[in-house]
Order: sequence, then structure tokens, then C-alpha cells
Amino acid sequence: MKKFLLVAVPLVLVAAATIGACSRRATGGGQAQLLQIAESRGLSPEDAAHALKTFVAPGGRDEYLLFASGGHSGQIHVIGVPSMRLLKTIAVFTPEPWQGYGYGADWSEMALAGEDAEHHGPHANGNGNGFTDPSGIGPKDPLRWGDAHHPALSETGGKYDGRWIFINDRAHGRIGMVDLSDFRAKQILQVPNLMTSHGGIFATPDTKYVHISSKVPALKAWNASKGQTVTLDDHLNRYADIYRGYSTFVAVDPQTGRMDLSKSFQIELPPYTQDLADSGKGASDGFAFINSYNAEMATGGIQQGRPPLEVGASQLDFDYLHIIDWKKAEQVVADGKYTQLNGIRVISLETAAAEGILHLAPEPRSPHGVDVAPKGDYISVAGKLDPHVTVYSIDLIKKAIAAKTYEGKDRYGVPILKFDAVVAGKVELGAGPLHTQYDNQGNAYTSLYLESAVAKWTLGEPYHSKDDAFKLVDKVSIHYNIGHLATTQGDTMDPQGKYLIAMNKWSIDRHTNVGPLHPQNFQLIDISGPKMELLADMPIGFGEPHYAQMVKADIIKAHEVYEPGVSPASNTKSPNAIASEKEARIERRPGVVEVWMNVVRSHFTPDIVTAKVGDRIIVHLTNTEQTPDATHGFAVPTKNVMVSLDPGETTSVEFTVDRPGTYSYYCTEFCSALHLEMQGWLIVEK
Ligand code: RUQ
Ligand code: CUA
Repeated sequence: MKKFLLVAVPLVLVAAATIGACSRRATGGGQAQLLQIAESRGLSPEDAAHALKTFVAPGGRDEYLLFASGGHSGQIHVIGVPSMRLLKTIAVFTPEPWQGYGYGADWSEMALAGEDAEHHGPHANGNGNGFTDPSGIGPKDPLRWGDAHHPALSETGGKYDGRWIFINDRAHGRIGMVDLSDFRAKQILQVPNLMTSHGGIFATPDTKYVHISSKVPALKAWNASKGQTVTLDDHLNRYADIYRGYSTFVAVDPQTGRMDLSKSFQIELPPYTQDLADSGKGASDGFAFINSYNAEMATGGIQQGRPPLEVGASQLDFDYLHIIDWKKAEQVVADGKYTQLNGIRVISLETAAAEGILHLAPEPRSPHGVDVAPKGDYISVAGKLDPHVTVYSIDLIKKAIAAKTYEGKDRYGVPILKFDAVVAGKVELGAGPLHTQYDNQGNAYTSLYLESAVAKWTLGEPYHSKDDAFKLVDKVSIHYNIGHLATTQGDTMDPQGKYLIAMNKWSIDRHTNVGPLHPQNFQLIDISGPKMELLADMPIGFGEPHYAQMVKADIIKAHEVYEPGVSPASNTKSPNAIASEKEARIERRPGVVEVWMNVVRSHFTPDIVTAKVGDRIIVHLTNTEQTPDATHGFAVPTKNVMVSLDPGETTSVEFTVDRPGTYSYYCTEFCSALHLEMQGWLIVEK
């Protein structure tokens, strides 16, 4: 405490300066009280200042929202910044009973199963659980998990517009679409010809497309090989011929945000293991950039006497940055130079090379992130194994393409641009650079995985003079092993500076022991001054987060309640909506009991439903309330039926009961003082 007393004066200054605006609270007495609180809690002046910088008073709002991937939990987490409070988990690839997502053969279970829930009622195909997958590569049962990696908020003019967020499933070539008008996932799309995915996903500057590319290359024309046996020998020796990567531009409906394969196209790529990707914008609008890390095309095969993949893939000094001119690709597709393959138009590798759609540029071996600067002028490639970030210039790339400044072609005939002709600069940052984000002052921030640090460095002209360009200017230590990082709108044309979130993979020594599986850890860093300053830890009790995006909270305009009778599946009025309990009814036909049920505080109407064993029981539920947050649940014991009905919502569920008995359906949300009474009887007779 002695130490504390010595620094008590600076604390007063810090506290007074930080809350100077609220002088009514920071009177002389108030300051003494602040001191006393800080002292009694063992906080240093810095701690106290950090607390004041992040504290949001009860009932207050955060300035920013962070949308973080939930890794192999399959979900998206919404976190307030700077308070670092978890506001919501949005179910995407994994069922989530609280939100009734994925239970009851309703629209959400269909979305989860990759079905078109918008245009069909439940069980429209006679089997609500059927997996309709145009590529035919998906599993026959609906998946119950996904590995959510890279969220992409929709954009207009290169800036977040708050309408939708897309996210890829690393394990499969799937994209989930979440509508931010109600924060619910509406569509899960299996992209054809991809087995796995990584690159992107990003939205093009006006969200005409979301991009997703393969990670592990897939068997070429996956389905064509159906019925053929791929032998170990094929895999090891014919890999270069029979495997391919794919870059996919998935068309997005400008009204609904739904992805439409019929307007989408794919570009076949060499099997170099494409990694992260980013969208061109501004100066580089119309281009996309994808990293790769296995130009060697190593396959592993340790027991076959081959080097492990990570060794085999690190032999050459260079891998290839893929530069894709997608506007040209669009034109080539319009000209009919494509093959229809498993429900999508595919531009072959030969055509992509011949038409100038695909160029390669050498990049120092096995890089990780590729991140386009706010004006689209610079493209930063982080070294991973190399302590440098290599910065490419779109001007130089365009010139080199025009002048055909090649250093050769790869075995597939794809031109390789001369390294020196396209690189604007290199900056040495430290061990293990992975990902880069930007601020509004022409600075870049790169995560250093091995060093557990964030490096701040300068871009070139026009932000910084030639002498000051590509210089390391600051570094802050984090704990430990940072993967991605997110700055405020730091991957858009409207970066804000202010905050940076480090998404750390490890958290040894940071939190109370909760068993060998530690929470993962977000760290909030203030980047508003010349020195970065670590403000707060946020342990997160869910799957490994990968990328996140941070958006000004007021850009998101979700509605408070649904218009009466709206189905979340379509965002339009459900044909099965009812206006009040007067319209509630039960209709019967052979083998079917169909119920239109009204749901309000604190009863269901009807509250008694009878059926016979084996009947299909279809219940159309309408929450006819319009009071914000007046959510009710509908749960049927012994069945996987658990839906959440937000105010105004209409949702339909369907199930059968195969044993006679009485089943008491009930409301799962404590909605009123008489919530416990909110139940009904399902009586099932032989
Ligand atoms: S990756 S930790 Cu899946 Cu985004 Cu770099
Ligand atoms: Cu409705 Cu509890």
C-alpha cells in the first residue's frame, strides 16, 4: 500500500482527467473516494484509468459491436466494446435451444440442414431433415457442427452497412448468412466443389458477392470422380493433376441477403492450398487476393517415407499470392466460357490463365494473412515463418500485368509476376506475423503469433513520406499467442482507429483455474495514442474465435419486435399467422393434426390438443404480443421441439409422438408472474 500512496497523486490526476466531464461526480470528496476504492481493491493508477476507459455504466451502451467467430462452437458472438460484455450468441452452424434454433423441424432446422426454408413450409420435401446439397458432397444427415472462421459484414461502398453478416465453415465449404434485422441465421449454403474452406470470406465492396475459397484442395470436379476410386498412389503421385482449389464468388440478393448459386461462379485454381483472402476496394476494386502455402504440392505420407506435410510444404522459398480479376471473370462467364459443374458455373484453370483472370506473385514462403489497406492501394502479406510483412502495391501489380512483367509461368500456365516489380516495401516486425488491420492514420497493426505481441507500423505514401514508410513504430505485448486481431472497422474504407482487440489462443496465468481447458482470451487495446495500451482481458467461454469485425453500434438497426405474424424464415407475414386467440383452431385429417396456436402472457390457445399415436402434429405458433422482449418458448418434453417465439413471430413446428400419454407443453421463458402456469396438454391416445 505504501507504493500506492506514492502514486496516489497521479491517480487523482488520471481520474480527474478521465472523468473531468462529469465534474458533479468528481468533486474533491469524490476524488478521495475514488482513491480509497482503488486502494482497497489493490488497483494501480493505470488499472484505475483502464477501468474508467472501459467501464460502461449500468444501462449504458457500448460504442462498438464486435462480431466474433465462435470457431468450432459454430456460432457468432456479439460483444460490446469497450465494455467487453457478451451481448448475444447467434446460432449459425450448431443448434441452440435457447433460440429454438435447430429444433422442431421448423425453418431453423431446415436452414441448419441447408434447405430452402424461405420458400417451403416445414417438411415441404416430405422430409424436413433431408439434406439437399447441389454438389452432392455433403453428408446425408444434417450437420450438427461447423467451424466458424471468418465473419464478413455486408458492405455498401466499401463500408459496413449493418444488413447481414456471412461466415464460413472451415470444416466444410459452407457459408452461413445472418440477417442483422433480427440477428438470426437464415441460410446455410453448401458451396459446390469445395470440401473445406478458408479464404475470405469477404464481401465485395457492394456485397454483390461474398467470396469463399477452398482450403485443402478438393478432388478435381469432385462429383465427376464419384464412383471412381482414388487410390493412395493417386493421392501421392497424381496430386498435382487431380486436385484443385476453387475461388467462389457467391451472388448475394440485394434485397434479402440470400445467396444464389445460379448467379454465382467459381474459378478453378492450382492445388497450392489457398489460405486467407481479402477483397480489393478503392484502388483495387474488382480484384481479390488469396494467399497460398503449399506451392510444393506436398501431400504428407509419413509412413510412406514422405516428409510430414508441414515440412514438405516449407521447402521452396516462395509461395504464390493469387491475384484474381473478378470483374474480368464476370465478363468471361457472361461470354459463356464456363462449365456448369454441380450447380455452379466454373471457369477452368486454363481459361483463367488465358483470359488474364488469374495472376500469381511470389510471396515469401508459407505466409498467412493477406489484408488490403483502407484505400485499396496496399496489400499486406504476413510472413508467418518470416518475420516480415511484405507490402504489395496495386499500382505496381496493374502495371506489371499490363506490361507482362513475368518471371515465368507455373506448370498450369498461370503467369507469375516479377516479385520486385510488384512489391512496394517490406517491414520486419518480429516472430510469426499473421494478420493485419488498419487505422485512419495510415498505420497498420499486425499480430505476431510467436512473439505474442501486436506491432504497429506505417504504410507508404500518401500516408507517410518515403522516409517514414514501412517502419515499425510501436509494439505491445499480449498474453498469449495472438491469432487474428480486429480494429474498429479496420478492414473497411472507413477505419476508425480507437480500439484493437487481440484474439488470443492461450490464456495461461490470466484467469482463475477452471480446469485444463482454459478460456480463450480477448484483450482490448487502446490505439488512440502514439503508444498502444492494453486495457482489459475478456475470457470467453466458447470455441476458439478466429476473425472478428468491429462496427459502430449505431450502424446496426435491428428491429425490436416483428410485425404481427412475420416468419423469421422469410421476413414476411406467414400464411399461418393468426391475429388473436379467436383465430386459434385445430384441424384434423387422417393421420394429421394441425394446430394454429396463439401464444400470449400467460397461456397457449388451444391449451389442450389431442392426437393419436403416430399422427403428424403440425403446430403453427404465433406470439401475438407487440411488447419488446415479450418472448415465449414452446417446448414439448421427450421431443426435440423447442422454439423461441419473439414478439410478433410466427413459426411452425412438426413432430410425431409414438407413445401414448400426456405431454405437458410449456413456455420456457419466464415471461410474467404467471409464467409457470403457461402450459398446455398434449394428450396422445392409442
Ligand atoms: S486463420 S489465426 Cu482460420 Cu483466420 Cu489466422
Ligand atoms: Cu410465456 Cu413463460
